[in-house]
Amino acid sequence: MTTRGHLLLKLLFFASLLFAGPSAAAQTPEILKAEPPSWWIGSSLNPIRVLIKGRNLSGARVQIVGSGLTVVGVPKANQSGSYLFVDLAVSPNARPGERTLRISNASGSGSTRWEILPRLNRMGSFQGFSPDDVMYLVMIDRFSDGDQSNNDPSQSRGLYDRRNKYYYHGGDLQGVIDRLPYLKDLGVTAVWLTPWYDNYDRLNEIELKEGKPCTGFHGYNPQDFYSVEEHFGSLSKLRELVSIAHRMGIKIVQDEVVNHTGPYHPWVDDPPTPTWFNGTKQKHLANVFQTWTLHDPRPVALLKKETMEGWFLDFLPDLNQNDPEVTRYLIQNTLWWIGVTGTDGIRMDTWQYVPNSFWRQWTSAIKREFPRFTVVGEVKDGDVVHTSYFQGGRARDGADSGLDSLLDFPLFYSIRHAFAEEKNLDEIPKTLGKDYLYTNPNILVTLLGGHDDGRFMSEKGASIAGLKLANPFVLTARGVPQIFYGDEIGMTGADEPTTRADFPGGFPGDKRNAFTKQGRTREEDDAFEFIRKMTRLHTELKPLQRGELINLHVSAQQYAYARKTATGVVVIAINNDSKGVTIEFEVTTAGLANGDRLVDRLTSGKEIRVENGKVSVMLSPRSAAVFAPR
Ligand SMILES: [Ca+2]
Ligand SMILES: [Ca+2]
Ligand SMILES: [Ca+2]
Repeated sequence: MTTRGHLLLKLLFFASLLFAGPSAAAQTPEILKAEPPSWWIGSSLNPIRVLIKGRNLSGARVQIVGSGLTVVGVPKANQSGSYLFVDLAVSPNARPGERTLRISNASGSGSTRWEILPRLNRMGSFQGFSPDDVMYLVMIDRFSDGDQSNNDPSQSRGLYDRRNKYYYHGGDLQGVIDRLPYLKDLGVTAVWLTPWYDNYDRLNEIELKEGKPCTGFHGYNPQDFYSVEEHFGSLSKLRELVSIAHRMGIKIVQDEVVNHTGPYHPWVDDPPTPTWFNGTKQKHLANVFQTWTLHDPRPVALLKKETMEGWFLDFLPDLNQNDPEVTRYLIQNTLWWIGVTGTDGIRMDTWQYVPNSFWRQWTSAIKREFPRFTVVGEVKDGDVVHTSYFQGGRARDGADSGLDSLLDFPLFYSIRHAFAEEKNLDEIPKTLGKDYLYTNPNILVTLLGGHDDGRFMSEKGASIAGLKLANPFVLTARGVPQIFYGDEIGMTGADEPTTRADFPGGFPGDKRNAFTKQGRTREEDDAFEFIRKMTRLHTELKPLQRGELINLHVSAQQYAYARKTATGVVVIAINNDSKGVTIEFEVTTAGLANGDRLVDRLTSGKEIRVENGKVSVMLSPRSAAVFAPR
């Protein structure tokens, strides 16, 4: 900059002081929000960094009214005085309850409540999911409307319209509570709920769907990371849901996003630090989705930067996890949700677009506070080489992410090809043959459907017969099986908006209720009963959970494998051909001996016997059998 430029800036600066200076400095602090609003005694994280949002916070002092809570160090405000970072230490001997934070400057003070929570009751909470579970993905807005009073809330009027597939449809947390007995009956032991963060209260006029504004009904566009979406319920309703689910033996998995905020988050126009986002609304990179560059040892720097820091779809503000304040905020936010709700796991959105150096700190903080807790990351890719790169257990890009599990999309595509499109079945063992690339393939979350893809039953060539092969496979193979809501009754929907259709019977005025036997069509009930039988087998037969997977027979359209533990074995045989077939294969590697007898627990009830170290299995066209010892 030239000297003249400097002079001009100085003049402008003094002019601004003259106009706004003394009076602005003398204005009383106003407090709008404190994040987090509470913390518990005995946390592994202490002090807590509280981000206060308000006005006139520059140079303000913070005092605590009440005991057991102290301010550590000097609070730090952003330039516009709209945010203040304050470190608060919770005494191990504090009495739980509300305290007052008084924030003052020369002209006066403002205050806000802040709550010290009791030590966490860890019994039955923070359990982590495992291959013992059967997970079920619920899109909150589209599953069940249990409270019609929140369908058109005053905070965000006009976003509810069941005829518009991009608007809110009324599903909520009470609806999930109401359907827990249905899920229990189906054999579900863990429910993954799409994000419950407060999403924007207005129409999204930046992202047009079919040329028209849409809403954040899906939950992935937060405007507030510390509140529950008002269409879904409240924090107390959420805590009620988790506690009822836990009493019924069902875990809850929270869906989180830390890569970006929604387009209308207040930070976009007023960030707490200058580097809060990668770029600004006016000037940022667009995401080019060149994810292969992330593991390329010779990446083109710009491509990699555009992928890691570019704004999703050019409008989702990309959080800068290299800013230590952002890192601190996101870590505390995650711990807070787990601590105050009691959840058991996290499904993390857009995993690959966030640096491993951040993930290492984030996962370590979780495990320090909640050692059994587990996280599954979304890496939407069909390539095992690519996907496995993101699993923790080894350093990648300079840091071990610590990530437990991934959604198994490579296997998802193979499942679709084989069982929906009736292509060769051996694509599945070929995909599983790449398991050596994962640090732990047994904890991957396996699926035949999800909320970002068209449904299984809408694939070209799909049939209930195929669905009745894909489910037994997912529920007997290695990994943590996940069912997408409605797939158990063969719901259809060919693309992202239609895959998120309302569960029939979950909404006022629905003509039938597919949550009940009477409300299902014969075909739906047939699929439901079959899948229920399969989930029950998964829960009953322990080798289907923890057993080693041993391949026994592979041909173009037949696949047989065992799941073997120290104490038991189950043999699974699948025929994907439209013709019946008899296959014979060795079973000694599965620990079976001559004379051992096994019976098909899934369909035929037929018995097979081991002779000469082999079994002979007759399979009807497109059928599966699950053989367990008599
Ligand atoms: Ca509702
Ligand atoms: Ca909202
Ligand atoms: Ca990013």
